[in-house]
Amino acid sequence: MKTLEIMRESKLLAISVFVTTMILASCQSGSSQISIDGVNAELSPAIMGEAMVTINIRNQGGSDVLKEVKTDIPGAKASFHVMQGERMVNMNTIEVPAKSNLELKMSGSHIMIQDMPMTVTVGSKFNVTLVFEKSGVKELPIPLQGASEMPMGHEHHM
Ligand SMILES: [Cu+2]
Repeated sequence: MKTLEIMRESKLLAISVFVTTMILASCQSGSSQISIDGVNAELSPAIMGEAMVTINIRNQGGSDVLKEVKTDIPGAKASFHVMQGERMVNMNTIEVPAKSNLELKMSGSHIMIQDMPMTVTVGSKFNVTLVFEKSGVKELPIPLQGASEMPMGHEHHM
């Protein structure tokens, strides 16, 4: 008797948890929650065929996960990087907290494009595709900028 009642209660609880989760999930999904601006791509001053993409992710809704990044540059691969001290290491995903403003930039997590062909230079335009777990796919057209390096060796007066 007792076990049956407990089972029934836990079943009810499970159903109500399930329903609540469904309601929450439907509230939190929808592409309108996430908007992206401040898109910029800079050619690496140090490594050939490398560019860093920086963006701002504005999330008005519930938490999400950036789970994949792709680029349409032939032969190139895009990945998530994070700074660990002086080094950049690969990351599989990036957490996007609820109601947050997440900046992907040089000093923190960012998007790295590697193995770009020589034909891709400053002024080239390409697409980066972001895949969010809940908010779906976002396509970003990006013009490639030159590296913001210090001007040097151009002003020799002998
Ligand atoms: Cu990097």
